[in-house]
Amino acid sequence: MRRKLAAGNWKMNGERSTLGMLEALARAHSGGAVDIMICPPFTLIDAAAALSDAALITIGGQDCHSESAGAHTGDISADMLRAAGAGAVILGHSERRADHGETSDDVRAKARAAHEAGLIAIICVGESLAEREAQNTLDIIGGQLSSSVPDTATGENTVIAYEPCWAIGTGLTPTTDQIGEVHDFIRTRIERRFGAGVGRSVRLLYGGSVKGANAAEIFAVSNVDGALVGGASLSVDDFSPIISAL
Ligand code: G2H
Repeated sequence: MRRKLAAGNWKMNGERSTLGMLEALARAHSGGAVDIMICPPFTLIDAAAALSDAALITIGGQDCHSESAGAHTGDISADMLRAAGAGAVILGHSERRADHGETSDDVRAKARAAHEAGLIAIICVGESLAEREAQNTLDIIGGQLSSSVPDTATGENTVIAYEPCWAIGTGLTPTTDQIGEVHDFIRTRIERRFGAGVGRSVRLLYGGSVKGANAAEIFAVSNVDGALVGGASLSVDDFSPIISAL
């Protein structure tokens, strides 16, 4: 049985005062019925980890380097994230792929490093609007999955997030049929590559303009095990209803 997961991706937002919401979230969802994760900017990770009860809220990074140390100005290693108190890291988000030219090979190397450091890798895949309109969605997702997910993946250390690029921060969301088609496809691909045990235990998140108003219908789709939430994860008022919808 896969545990539901609500993961907040703060992107380049949030300050120390925003961390106050961790305690409020923990109070509101203290039953531990679902897993909650918050991925703040690097500068807030140690403070977030100190504030949050790790059993209730996992703290994650938004990227890491594929090597554990060295001459890589501006980068952070998976080991450093772990040492700062993180338990997870988002990898291959489309904003990193677009803004920093990250390839699926880069993402696979980073995910392997995350696994070696003991972090959960949340590996993002998704098609552009042009790719969807050309009816290439499943080819694109299949290619990203084979190249971005390392052989070290297990149900415990890997989460796949499907985020159609055209739905990110735009207010647009795919239909539930479109989400279901891609999530079923991802599940089949992962089962075929890793076997039924791992394939059935890897959690699949949907991401892209998830909010309280659309969460329940998205979570009712087959093979949707939760959400990767951007803008709506920055306040308790917006994030809590999404968690409650799981
Ligand atoms: C997609 C998502 C979080 P938002 O990037 O990863 O952001 O919910 O703001 O569309």
